[in-house]
Amino acid sequence: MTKSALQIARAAYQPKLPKALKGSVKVEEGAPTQSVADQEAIKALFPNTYGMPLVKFVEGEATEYPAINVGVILSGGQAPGGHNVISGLFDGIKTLNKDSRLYGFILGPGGLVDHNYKELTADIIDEYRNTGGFDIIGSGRTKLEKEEQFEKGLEIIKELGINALVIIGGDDSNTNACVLAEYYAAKKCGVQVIGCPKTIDGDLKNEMIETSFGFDTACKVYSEVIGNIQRDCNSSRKYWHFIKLMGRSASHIALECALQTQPNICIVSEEVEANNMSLDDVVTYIAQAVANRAANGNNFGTVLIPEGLIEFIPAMKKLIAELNDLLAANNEFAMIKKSAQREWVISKLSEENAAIYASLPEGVARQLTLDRDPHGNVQVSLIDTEKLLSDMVAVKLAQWKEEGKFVGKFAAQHHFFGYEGRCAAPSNYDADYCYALGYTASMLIANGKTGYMSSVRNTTAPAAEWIAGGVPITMMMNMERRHGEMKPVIQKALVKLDGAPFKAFAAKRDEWALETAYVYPGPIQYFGPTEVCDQPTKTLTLEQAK
Ligand code: FBP
Repeated sequence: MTKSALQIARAAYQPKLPKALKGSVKVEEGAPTQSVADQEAIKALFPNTYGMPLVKFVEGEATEYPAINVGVILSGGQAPGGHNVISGLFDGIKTLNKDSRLYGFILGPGGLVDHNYKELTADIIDEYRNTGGFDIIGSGRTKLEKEEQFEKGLEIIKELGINALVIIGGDDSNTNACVLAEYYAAKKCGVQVIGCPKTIDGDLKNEMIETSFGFDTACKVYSEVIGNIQRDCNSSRKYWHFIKLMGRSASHIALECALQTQPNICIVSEEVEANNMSLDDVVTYIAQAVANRAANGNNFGTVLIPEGLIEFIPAMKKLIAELNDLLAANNEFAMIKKSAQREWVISKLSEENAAIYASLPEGVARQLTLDRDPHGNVQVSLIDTEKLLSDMVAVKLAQWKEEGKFVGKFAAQHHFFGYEGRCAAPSNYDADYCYALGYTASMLIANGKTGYMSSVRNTTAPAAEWIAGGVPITMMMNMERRHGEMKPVIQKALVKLDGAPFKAFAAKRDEWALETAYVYPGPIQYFGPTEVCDQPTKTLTLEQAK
């Protein structure tokens, strides 16, 4: 396989570890924990894995550990650094005992159920250290939730003598990891399950999980390209660029990119919801900024749009919730002729939602009824919000032109950044963070833990000072409606409007809207001065600032 010069040089990078993990470790246990909400319901569903203490690793005496066999699964969307979680896990279990073995299940949780696996040996691991992607074993979105799946998994687990599974995934996959941990604990199968916080979306975070891995690298890649677009539009001065950014429901990616690049406009879905804004309000807000810049002779600009925006416009949210229940209860929807689907939906919806649905452009209406992902989420990445908004802004500006309220020109370009950043070579931050998460997972296994998520904190400090440990997954759970039923799930972390990152943005956005205050971050640097190579995200820096 031909490798790029960067790949060859980067293979030699040795990720940093917290000081406590560098030698022998011992566990320090904290007080029992509680779920973030719905304590009684969660406790009843997880009698064996509820209430466990927080765990922290500190330097300890040399201990002998038996060899262990571990299975690893990559679940859901790709995120930079996944290979380093696996290499950290591999190095961890080999340090514990050189005869330990690691098995990778192929193409996500489905690999466990279908008994599709490969042993990950040192030569394979070495090929993937510090690289982006999940291609070492592939990823998938199969939802592990049924008893038959757990039992099928158990067959291969027993056959391979696996003591523990590590599931690297987002909030939904870690919820399933916890359900699996509970099932195996209840059955006393002797199989531990550990989760690792992955997702570029940045929405799997809380007091104990500072950030999900991949967010850092993905945001840096998008910010590089946004910066390039801003330089382009400041050079030709003739386009407004509507840039949609991945991130599912939460606007963390859009907000972080705004902090890095200082665009003219960044919409934050959580604010749209809090202010009960309608689609027309959002369009008017953008159109006004366009008109204001035009009045100064600036017929160009950038607008960042989080991909989940549509779901946060309160009226649209109600519509989507009713659509979710409607589609979940009517499997025959897929059989209806495409040309008749819109009318069918309108006939089944409540009057209020039917009116909104009927007012949407054909394409967007259809996108809202496309298949949900296996976790019941609308696939927001398939909705062309950037086009919807720019079309509506154009209509409004044309109207304002007639009324003499708009004096400029408006031409739009559209972009959607998501897949471009998910498999980038991990930044130093993600390379180190992921390696530490994987290594920590091995220590949780060695110490008999199950139903825990690997946690590495204090990551804005130098890596030696990072704090490694584990958080009971039940601690992060609450009950939410999914597929028309109440289910235990890890609470999604949305952008907090009283949080430091949003406040920093809100303090500057009016200035950025009118002036051309663009910042051009440039590409991620892997070699060079620390202030260029090792900066964490602005979000994390602001959140952790004491
Ligand atoms: P995860 O939550 O699984 O990490 O997915 C992240 C993500 O990139 C979202 O931002 C995006 O909406 C979705 O995956 C796209 O999914 P797919 O890869 O299936 O197209």
